[in-house]
Amino acid sequence: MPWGSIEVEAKFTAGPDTEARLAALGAALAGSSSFRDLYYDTPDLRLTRADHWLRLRQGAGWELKCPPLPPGGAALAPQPPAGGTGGVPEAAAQEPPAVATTYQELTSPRAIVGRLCGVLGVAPAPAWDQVPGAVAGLGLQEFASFGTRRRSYRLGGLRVDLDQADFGYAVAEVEALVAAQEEVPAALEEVLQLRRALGQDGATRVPGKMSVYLQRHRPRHYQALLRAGVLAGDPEPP
Ligand code: V4E
Repeated sequence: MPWGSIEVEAKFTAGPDTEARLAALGAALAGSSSFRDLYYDTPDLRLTRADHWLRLRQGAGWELKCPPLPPGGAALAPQPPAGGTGGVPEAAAQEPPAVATTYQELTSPRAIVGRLCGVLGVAPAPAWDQVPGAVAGLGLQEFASFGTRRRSYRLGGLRVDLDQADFGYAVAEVEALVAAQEEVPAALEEVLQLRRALGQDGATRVPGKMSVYLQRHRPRHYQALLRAGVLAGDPEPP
């Protein structure tokens, strides 16, 4: 998969019985980890307003989460907002935001820099063969930094992450990784089925760490993403 895998994921709120439910369903603890994420954008927020999330995950490296390209894949021009659904802009205009998201996760420096340049409408420079060079050349600045403690479970092809962020927010997610857009609908069904089995009702959207971080620590950035239709403005779960 030269352009990275597609992640289909749905957040939920874990309760005191979530790990027991996972065990009862046959899930296996895959591991625990701690990491820090540093997120980057232009000073005028052109990446995140286009639903592109560039981060340095310490210990893992550079990653870009962005809406999957349509089949054919060459459209790297600036994109309309994704309505918080990870690349389903036309649906977002009429329907409530979905509880699940679909993003491509790019990890190869070439793919990351190519996509960043496409969104920002600039030609890549030769010195940008590694992400830090492009970050400097494009004038990207850190806008968020937080740590996460994570416990991960595996159940069949699904993964469940139970996250505790260091700014005092806990959130969980069910995730499937697929290789192609055609595999997304079936993965989505599996993800939502497990989310229900873990006790989360089908309609409740649960905000991710970034949404809550921005709301608390970067309110102007948060408001800009609400206006752009990239974040949905969900209240934090009780
Ligand atoms: C905010 C955001 C993105 C960056 C953070 O991605 P997220 O999956 O929330 O973080 P994390 O640490 O769980 O990443 P993982 O380890 O699973 O790769 S990517 C997309 N968004 C926007 C977004 C949205 N609009 N709605 C929801 C529910 N989540 C994220």
